[in-house]
Amino acid sequence: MKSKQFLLLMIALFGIATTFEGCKPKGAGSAVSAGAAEKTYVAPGQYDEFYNFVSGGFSGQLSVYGLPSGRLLRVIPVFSLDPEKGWGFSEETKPMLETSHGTVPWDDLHHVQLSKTDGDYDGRWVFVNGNNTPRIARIDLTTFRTAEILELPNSGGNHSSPYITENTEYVVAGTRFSVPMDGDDSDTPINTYKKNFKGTLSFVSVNKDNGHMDIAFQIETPGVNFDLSRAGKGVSHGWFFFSTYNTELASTLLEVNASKNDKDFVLAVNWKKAEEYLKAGKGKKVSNVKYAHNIYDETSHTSTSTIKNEVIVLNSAELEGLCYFIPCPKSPHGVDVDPTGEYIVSSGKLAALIPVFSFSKIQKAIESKSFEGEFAGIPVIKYEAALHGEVEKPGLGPLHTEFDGKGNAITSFFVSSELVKWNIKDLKILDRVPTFYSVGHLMIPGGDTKNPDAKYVVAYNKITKDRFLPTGPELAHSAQIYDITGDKMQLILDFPTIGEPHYAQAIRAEKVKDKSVKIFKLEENKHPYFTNGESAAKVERNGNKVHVYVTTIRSHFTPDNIEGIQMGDEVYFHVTNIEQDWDMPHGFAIKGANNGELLIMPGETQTLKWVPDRIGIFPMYCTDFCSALHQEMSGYVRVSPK
Ligand code: CUK
Ligand code: CUA
Repeated sequence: MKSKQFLLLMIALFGIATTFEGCKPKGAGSAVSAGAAEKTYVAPGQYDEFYNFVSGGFSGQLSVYGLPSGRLLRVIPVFSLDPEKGWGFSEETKPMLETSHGTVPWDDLHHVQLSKTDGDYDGRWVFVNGNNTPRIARIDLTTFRTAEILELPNSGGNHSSPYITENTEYVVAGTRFSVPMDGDDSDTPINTYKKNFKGTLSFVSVNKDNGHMDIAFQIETPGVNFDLSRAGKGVSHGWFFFSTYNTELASTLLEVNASKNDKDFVLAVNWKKAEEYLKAGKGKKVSNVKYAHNIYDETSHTSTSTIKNEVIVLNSAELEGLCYFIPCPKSPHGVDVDPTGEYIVSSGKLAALIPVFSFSKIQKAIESKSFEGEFAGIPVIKYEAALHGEVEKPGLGPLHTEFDGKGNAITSFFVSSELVKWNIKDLKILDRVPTFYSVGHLMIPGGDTKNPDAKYVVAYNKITKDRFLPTGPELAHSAQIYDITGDKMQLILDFPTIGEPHYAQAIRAEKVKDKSVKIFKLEENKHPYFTNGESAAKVERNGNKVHVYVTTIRSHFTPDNIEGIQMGDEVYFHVTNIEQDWDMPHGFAIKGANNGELLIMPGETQTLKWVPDRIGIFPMYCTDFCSALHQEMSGYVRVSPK
């Protein structure tokens, strides 16, 4: 006990020491390889090799970078308001930010998953999690826009999410914080945690044609905290693995309570078995839940938010063969599955080793019932029976692992600030490089697929210190690209990121770029307030609601002088951009209005709602510099007394 606390203390101290050292890095410059410029230079007019989708943490956004240049290509608002794109300001996008308890225009976006077919990225969608509220979102890679957001019931935070199976059968989410199940309005005391607080694992099905998500089932578990997860693949397809902490089932996560146990667990879930149980009617229909399901439709250019009330729950303790715990050293964070699906790598943040489990040994252990007992009704497999081996003394604070497809793994170490490459079979360490500083997630393009594209590894660091020009008390988080084509990892570029990046993924540009929508065709526009050409523009009154049908084209609005609006009116400007030319959006804003702005893509209709609060003349104008006559693209709205 004493020695464990000593270890914790050492790790804490070491962590601080690293941070201090961050102020004057030794060898930071010399860590850069000689040919770095050549390897990352993408000449003007040339394209990057990869799209890199990087989570934006508490900014609620997803950013898209080109690799290897590190050029920022786009920021995609997901769980956020974004004036740049009118996201959350237009009437069409407002429903996307709805939840079962009102608008939540914010979230904490940690993980990114590209959709997969046969275990490889197919370039159709990106799924991301909202850690806070809890939600899962789907982004359409033909438009680079958020297409769907699904809230999760029975969940106290959605961290181990949105990991997906090898054919995108399911997007899976585990609860970060255990809580009483929804609909329990019994005013539960916190000190009844052990009895009343539960975790859930949500298996969300994905429609193969349109990507639409639906909660297929949830598995109720004991009140451990799920941290991260990965689907099995290849030999382990049909299984899902979750790292857990707080197996002490403590309601306060102080070290003495929640980091007391020498080992926490990895939970192995047989989801094919879950499907059988579901078919056999073993699920319990729960109808006292409430969750929002929001879908954006790119033909009507509108979104809808629907509240749902039902979910089917399977019980992990009652259904045999569904779940197994595997002991795992101290507070495991990541749990990653190698390209063959045979090896499952976890990592205790507070352990100085990396355990590697073997899927075939886990199966044998289950067959021969090599259990050391059970935990809350779930069998616990003997550690040694599931273990392939341990990587010894790899570094301090192991977090996440990605794979190069050549039999090697690279693991990030937060405390000792480094990436460590090791061989999966013999568990020998092959190479280590420093990161500047305190790396969180790391990413190899395709690093979680069956066929990694191991040219680069990117480190997403938590602390930046001296890497960039000072910008006040806070610096952009730093990402660092390393060339991993040789035996030694070589640092070739630093680039700043948006918000706090956690996980990221990268896909070959060819798999995405040619599918990109360049314009929305006017003849396909199904928006209820679509204006088909300037001659159809008009002002229509319906009680105190005024609908203004506006068109935009370089470089004017029709109509551009709008009268007849009175105090007390609710005005809807339905702006159709009748351009049919790529990269020709127009903006729309009204002087001094508190309703944000629109950005309307070619062929699209978007609506700005305005309730005037005073009489007078209000200039309106285009906010996006669209032509030599952009400054002239303006007009007036007159608001008269009632
Ligand atoms: S977590 Cu951030 S460094 Cu939320 Cu995936 Cu590990
Ligand atoms: Cu349209 Cu500026």
